[in-house]
Amino acid sequence: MAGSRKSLKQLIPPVRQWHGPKTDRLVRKPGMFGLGQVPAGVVPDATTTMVCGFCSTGCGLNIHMKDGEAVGLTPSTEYPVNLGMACPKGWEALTPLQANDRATVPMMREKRGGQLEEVDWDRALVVFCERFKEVQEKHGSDSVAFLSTGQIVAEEMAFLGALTKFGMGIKHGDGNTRQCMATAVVAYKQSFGFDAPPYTYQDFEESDVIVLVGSNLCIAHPIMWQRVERNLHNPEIIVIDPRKTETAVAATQHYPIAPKSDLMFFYGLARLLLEKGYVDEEFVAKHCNDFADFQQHVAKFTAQEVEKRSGISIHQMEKLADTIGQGKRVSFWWTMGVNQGHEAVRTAQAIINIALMTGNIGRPGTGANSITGQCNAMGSRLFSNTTNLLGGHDFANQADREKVAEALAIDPAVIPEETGWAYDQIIEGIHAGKIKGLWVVATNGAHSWIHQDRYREAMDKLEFLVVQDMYATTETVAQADLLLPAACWGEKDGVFINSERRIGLVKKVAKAPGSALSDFNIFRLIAQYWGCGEMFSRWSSPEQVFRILTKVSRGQPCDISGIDGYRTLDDLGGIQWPCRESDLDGLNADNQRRLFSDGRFFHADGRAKFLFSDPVEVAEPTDDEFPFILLTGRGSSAQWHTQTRTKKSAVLRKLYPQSIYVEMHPDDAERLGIGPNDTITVLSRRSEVAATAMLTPTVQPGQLFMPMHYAKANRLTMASFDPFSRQPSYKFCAVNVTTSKPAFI
Ligand SMILES: Nc1nc2c(c(=O)[nH]1)N[C@H]1C(S)=C(S)[C@@H](COP(=O)(O)OP(=O)(O)OC[C@H]3O[C@@H](n4cnc5c(=O)[nH]c(N)nc54)[C@H](O)[C@@H]3O)O[C@H]1N2
Ligand SMILES: Nc1nc2c(c(=O)[nH]1)N[C@H]1C(S)=C(S)[C@@H](COP(=O)(O)OP(=O)(O)OC[C@H]3O[C@@H](n4cnc5c(=O)[nH]c(N)nc54)[C@H](O)[C@@H]3O)O[C@H]1N2
Ligand code: SF4
Ligand SMILES: [Mo]
Repeated sequence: MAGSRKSLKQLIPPVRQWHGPKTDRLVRKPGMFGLGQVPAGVVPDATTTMVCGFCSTGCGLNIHMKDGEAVGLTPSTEYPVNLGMACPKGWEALTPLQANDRATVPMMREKRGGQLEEVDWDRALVVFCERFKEVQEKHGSDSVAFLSTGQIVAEEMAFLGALTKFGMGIKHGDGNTRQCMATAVVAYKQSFGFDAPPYTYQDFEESDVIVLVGSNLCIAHPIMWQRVERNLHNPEIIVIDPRKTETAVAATQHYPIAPKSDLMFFYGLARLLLEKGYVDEEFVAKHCNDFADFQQHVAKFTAQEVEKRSGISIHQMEKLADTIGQGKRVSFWWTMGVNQGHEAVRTAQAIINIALMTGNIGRPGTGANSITGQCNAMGSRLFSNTTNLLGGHDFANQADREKVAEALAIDPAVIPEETGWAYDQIIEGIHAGKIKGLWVVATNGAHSWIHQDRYREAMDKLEFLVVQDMYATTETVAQADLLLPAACWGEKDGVFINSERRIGLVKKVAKAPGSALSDFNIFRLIAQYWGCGEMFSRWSSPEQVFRILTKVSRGQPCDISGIDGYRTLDDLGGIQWPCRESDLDGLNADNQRRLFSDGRFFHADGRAKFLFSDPVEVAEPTDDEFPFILLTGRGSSAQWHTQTRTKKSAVLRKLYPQSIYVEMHPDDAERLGIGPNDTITVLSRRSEVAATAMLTPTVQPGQLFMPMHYAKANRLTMASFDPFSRQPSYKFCAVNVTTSKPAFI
């Protein structure tokens, strides 16, 4: 009988994603066990939805509540991003909130090297204002700067950017997005006329060829990888990465390119595509500029020369050109293997150029697609008021300043007429004695910034360093004069914008510990104490600010003026920008949209630009003294950046090595007499670091890989930058290894 037969769905065992510990054995002790699943004996009385606070994938999570507090979570099956899936970090997202090193009260240090001591909020805020004003009076208003983040909600980013730049007279402020996305921002702006990643995640499922450049999706964006796995078109999956990463292993073609040879490689590839007649002449003629010059430029990159530089044979390059040229829907994706390089912007544009010349843009399954990193990297690009004026506007443009001033009901004269310094300029500004006060919000530069010793020396030179963090124990807090304790993801409301431009909602589902306050409320209080509270009288709640931001965005490519509030975002499962009122009605059933389907780009003439330059040498090539190339990046899907959060979960800690290690090819190890798990010393011109040798053929001979999650990795890295984006080149410096102990620790 039909009624008694099990449906097909019931017969097939569900695809099991990573699971936390078994529910029935879970005894909940704060900070001890995963909270992914609701603990035994606890019956939730409500469920709400919100997006994850780690990576830019922006998965939807169901948060199960009891008496108004989160008691567990499960990935949301309805959210268009993750369709019921989550990675280990997502499952464990609630655990770091309960760590016992949370910053619970403001703390101050009387003098450098002294202990941090508790103070009340009133004292902390008075000191904050007095000390920064003192610095500004003594050294000029530009002598105070801030460094912020891609990991707080957009409303808070906007508040920090507006408070500092419009209220406190601070000109220089940047964020950790510089470490991460600056290259993609500049590349898109120059090529398309606006910082606009064009894709929707559905494109992972629609492509017949997927090209991943310097992107380890399986580790860094596991749920995007799940979307690739759902692709029913039997796609060619191409990975271009010096290492045979987890993603390369799962791919159908891997090109183990020599580090930082990508620019030359893509020019060579473009030349081959031209030669083989794979150009979409009509698309190029209708929608692009400067193609003839580009053609001329790439003609000089002969296959022989490219083979010599990149290590990829002519035969392999031909195969790649044919796969791309014959593909119907080819998508190109890149991440930090491209963005963090000495000629990163031109490399990103070399990828964009190939998408343009083959007409792979604006259609399902195509695109020149930069994948973002942090949960709100896209929010910081548009709304942090650092590299551009709120809403993707231009500080230098008077009409833009007036427009933003009107939306904010402030005097246009308070808006600076130029963009402030980039991250590296702020650090060097401290060394040069120009910056004397620094406010660091939700970033841990003393671990994550390139050439770490120089960063830490800079912090020591400051007259006043304020760090605003959820933990009291970070490397950056260790040098702070004042620590402001912040509530974190799950303890406050706001929005994140994910990689595919989807604005997703974050909600307060837990109480912040002690007297920690949301970054939003800290900014409100500072505005009051500083004396510019009036300017922000309308910035009364995150949702109010969200509405202001939608107004600011009107008329921009990132126009979200059609979104009337949080409720709409929640009801629709997030909304991708742009979203004018007219777009809302047209939202298709699966809520997926991509840009450029009409072939119109954001330059005044509606055309995209081919941009290119000659490749240049890296800042620190290898030599006899330092013969190895050091690559750095993500080590496992259970580790997040500087580990302030992920090391607080016992479940996650089981999934990665606890101490610093370096991956090395077994041939190199044999030559140097290094055995598996030996402690070796990695030396660069900057420092020496002891690490466990992990012998694996996934790295090429002559190359080493060290995950960024261990604080010492950046003692080795060399401070060099892309000239256009000023993004650090974290993925190349010259090092050596020895079996003796480090000379200094
Ligand atoms: N688990 C986890 N996930 C994360 C993060 C995390 O910390 N942990 N961080 C998030 C953030 S903020 C970011 S930005 C993303 C980063 O995501 P990814 O960029 O995917 O991660 P990385 O490991 O930094 O770098 C990717 C790859 O670039 C390769 N690479 C190095 N040099 C070159 C080169 O010259 N050419 C090419 N083609 N490839 C090269 C490396 O071998 C590496 O495999 O991940 C996000 N997701
Ligand atoms: N060698 C090397 N270095 C790298 C990279 C690499 O590939 N190689 N990658 C770079 C990249 S792409 C990135 S994005 C950076 C990341 O570098 P960071 O931004 O320094 O890393 P996180 O550990 O994410 O730091 C976030 C900080 O904010 C705190 N925090 C979290 N939530 C909140 C909140 O809501 N409010 C407040 N006030 N604080 C909060 C955390 O405790 C933590 O101290 O690292 C870069 N560094
Ligand atoms: S893939 Fe990213 S957004 Fe999704 S659960 Fe994992 S960390 Fe969170
Ligand atoms: Mo990043």
